[in-house]
Amino acid sequence: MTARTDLAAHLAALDLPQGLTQTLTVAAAACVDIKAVVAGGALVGALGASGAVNVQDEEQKKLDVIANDILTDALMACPVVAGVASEEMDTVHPATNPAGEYLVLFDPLDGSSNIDINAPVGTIVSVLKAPSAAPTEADFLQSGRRQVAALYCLYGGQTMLVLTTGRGVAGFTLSPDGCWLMTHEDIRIPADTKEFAINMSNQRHWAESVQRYIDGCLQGADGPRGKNFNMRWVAAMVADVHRILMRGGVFLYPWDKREPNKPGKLRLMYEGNPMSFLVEQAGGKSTTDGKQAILDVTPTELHQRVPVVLGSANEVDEIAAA
Ligand code: FBP
Repeated sequence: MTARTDLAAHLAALDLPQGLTQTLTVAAAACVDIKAVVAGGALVGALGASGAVNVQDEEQKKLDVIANDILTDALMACPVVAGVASEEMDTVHPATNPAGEYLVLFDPLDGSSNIDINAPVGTIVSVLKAPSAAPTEADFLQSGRRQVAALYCLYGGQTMLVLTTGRGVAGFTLSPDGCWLMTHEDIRIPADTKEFAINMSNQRHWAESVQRYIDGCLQGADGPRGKNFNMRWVAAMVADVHRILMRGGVFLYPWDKREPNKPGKLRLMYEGNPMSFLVEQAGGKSTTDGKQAILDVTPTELHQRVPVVLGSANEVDEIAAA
């Protein structure tokens, strides 16, 4: 069997700044620790509610809190990290590392509603340069284009880490002895697709253009698109985006009429931006509405929400034109 490149060798070959390599190595190791808790489930007391709510008034699961603690502790102890922010923490946490150079934002456990049913969940991480070693919240509010790295970890049938540092997208599978081995060297999203992902139960609340687009897909070969579509919805963005990176498709979590002043459900800084960086680097498009790139959205607050329409480039264009 040919030897596979591991994550350390891949990062070394990219010739990244040493601090960025260190930050990504620490984040990847924290994902291995989170995977152990996910895999232990009820045996390690990881299922169920924590009894608390987060800053967005969502019920926190025990695993949300455990995963958040694992990532926070690991990154804050990393000398080149200047601060962290997370879906599960009200405000940013500046580190007291005099050599801090990077800011790390994360959704420690994406797809919380899947935890207790043993369905896929993930971790999403975004890395920015820190303007100073003593960052304020304003320092974290950089547009997605300024990310220097993004990754997600999918805790599924296999545990996979998918990474970009702005030079394509590579995927690594966790080996039984705990090494990240490259299994997907240059991930590309096909431009065309016959698969969409959306929470159909919200259909009546969508904007007219989204209704039109999905209606066209549902009419299949008999409708305006002239081809049959398939639908998938894992209810964990990491798993839905991973499928798109593996075989194409589109994912929509659009604005809807229920709370017209709320831009969407997903969060810009630690969901929309890192996933958009990965999708664009794999040749796909990631937008708020089929047109406006998420990476160009100017952030105004840490837990800002954003509508998301991403995936196969030609299909995202179809959504824009609907
Ligand atoms: P959490 O980060 O709270 O888990 O929420 C995000 C998310 O789970 C996405 O991963 C997923 O795409 C979406 O919510 C599922 O939403 P819905 O409950 O409407 O299916």
